[in-house]
Amino acid sequence: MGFHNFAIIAHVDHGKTTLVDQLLHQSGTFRANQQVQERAMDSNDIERERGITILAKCTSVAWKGHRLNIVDTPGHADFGGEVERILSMVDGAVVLVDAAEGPMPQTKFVTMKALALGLRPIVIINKVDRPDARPVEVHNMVFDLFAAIGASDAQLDFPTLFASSKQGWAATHLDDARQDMAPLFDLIVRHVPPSKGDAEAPFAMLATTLEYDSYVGRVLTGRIHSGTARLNMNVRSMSPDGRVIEQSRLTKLLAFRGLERVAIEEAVAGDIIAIAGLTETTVADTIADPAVAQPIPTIAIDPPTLAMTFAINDSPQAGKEGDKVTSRMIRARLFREAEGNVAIHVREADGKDAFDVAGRGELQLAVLIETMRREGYELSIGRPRVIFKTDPATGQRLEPIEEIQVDVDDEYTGVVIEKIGERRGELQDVKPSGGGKNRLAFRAPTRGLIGYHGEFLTDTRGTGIMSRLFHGYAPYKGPIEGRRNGALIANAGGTAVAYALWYLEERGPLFIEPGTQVYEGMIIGEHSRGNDLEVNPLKQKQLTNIRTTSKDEAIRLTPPRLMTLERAIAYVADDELVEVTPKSIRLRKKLLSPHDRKRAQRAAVAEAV
Ligand SMILES: Nc1nc2c(ncn2[C@@H]2O[C@H](COP(=O)(O)OP(=O)(O)OP(=O)(O)O)[C@@H](O)[C@H]2O)c(=O)[nH]1
Ligand SMILES: [Mg+2]
Repeated sequence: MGFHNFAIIAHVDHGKTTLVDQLLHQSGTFRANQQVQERAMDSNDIERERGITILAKCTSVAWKGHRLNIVDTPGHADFGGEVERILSMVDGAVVLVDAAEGPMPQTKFVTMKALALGLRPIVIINKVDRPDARPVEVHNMVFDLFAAIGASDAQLDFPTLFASSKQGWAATHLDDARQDMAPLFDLIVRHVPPSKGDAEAPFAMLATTLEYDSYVGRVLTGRIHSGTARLNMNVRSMSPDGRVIEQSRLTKLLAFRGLERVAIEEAVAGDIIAIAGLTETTVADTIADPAVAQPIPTIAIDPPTLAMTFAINDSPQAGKEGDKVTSRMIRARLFREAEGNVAIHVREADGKDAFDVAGRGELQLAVLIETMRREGYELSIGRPRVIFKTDPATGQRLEPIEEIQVDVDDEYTGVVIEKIGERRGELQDVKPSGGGKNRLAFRAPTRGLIGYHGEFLTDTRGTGIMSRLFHGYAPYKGPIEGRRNGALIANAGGTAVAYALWYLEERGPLFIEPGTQVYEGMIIGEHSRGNDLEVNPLKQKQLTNIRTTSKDEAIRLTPPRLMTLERAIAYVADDELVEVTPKSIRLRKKLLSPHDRKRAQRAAVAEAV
């Protein structure tokens, strides 16, 4: 029996995980009465809450005597580091494109990666059921995209299906009967070449993903490159440069079967399996029979472009809500993350008890922070900053540039062009995209876009869609003016009261509610002017009679602008921090005492002179 290994790739939300649901159901993988959640492959909590795939995952189904190994990949650009690596373990790719949205920046990115690896993708025009679907037009756009990014003749001759992964059908022609996924299953078997691998050669496999399992420890997933993996066999692992990492035994072999993993005794070249038994080996390492001397080549991953400093929480409220607070614990957790997640880099920062964590974008780093706070960590996080480089030839300073695509109603087009322009973005193209909308294309420095998304949503009344994609490094575009107002800073610690907040409301929008524990130096709101202002959120009404508290409660406050993690990260200035605990997100000044802040300011002014 052959293995047909393929990955499903697309822009975010185009329906990959929903398609996998259908492939699982329609291949008879589930028992008749089995309860299965929607988007079953999005199994971790944050994936389910956000409705996006964060980690690539494998599954496997049988179809007419063939085994199809399927890899569901994340579509969000921040998690693109996964996709490049995943594609090296498959022989086919299904490129999904939303029949209304058409090809989007991440469609282009993942398709380029697939084409570069020599894969011949299958194209699915998905969501044909959408009332605004324009499948024929989108099909032509996909063809143009393939041509524009240098597809070979064979790749350009891609087979296409029209589908609705939600309704559970795929069809060769738009007027074919819309029955089931059989046309897709059959096409995969015909079009995705069976995974080859020299069955006679000694066992070798490239580790492609890493997870930790509480029972078996490290679990490494990859495709068997050659030979046969047998339970309890001796193996040796090598890093990509050929250095031997460890000698060990395969204590567990796991095959993917639907949503489960089943223990197996052996697996042959071409199959995708998970193994346990190694303690040091990680992603991109080769695991092989000790007779194998050369590691399997692996692909280089694009470097991170954005970094944040993760430090211990040293606020007056530190250690009250989390149980993992020491720099030793934070250090161990971050280095463990970087090991399995190749798109994340970690190094000790200059300051004490702090680490620079670099990744692909704000969302990727926010997800890491969110995961850590759920595990009980407390952290303080600095403002995100881009990673600059120096041009080796000219000595010029380079910064990351992104391609931005915006779909927006006509009436908001002006404000978007203006705002991105202020951030030194250059408009490349404006096209009407139907229904009174325009599609705008920009190139803009990542630096200017940090924190812009919230403003974009406000400016477009929540109707705009923006997607961003790393384009490359280019010469520094010059200063971009920060345009945030000053902060309202608590001048003492204690419990905030409604009476005081009511007075502060006229200074600007508040971030806290009455009853919030505050400390000196904590940011409790935004000043309506440019400068920071120290305020007292604790001040009680003068007690002239006994029943003042009930009056106090009767004060009607404007609902505060409570900070989510992502909002907070996008909001903080260079001299501020986000305090993260399992229960709270607080904003604070780095220097809590007004005295220290004044001194730092004076020093900065002196230095500038
Ligand atoms: N109308 C319609 N909606 C669909 C279809 N397929 C998926 N959706 C919806 O589109 C949304 C995103 O679906 P997912 O399957 O999570 O998309 P994805 O490509 O896996 O998203 P990421 O993994 O985050 O990149 C969900 O709300 C789905 O219900 C379809 O064929 N038609
Ligand atoms: Mg998904």
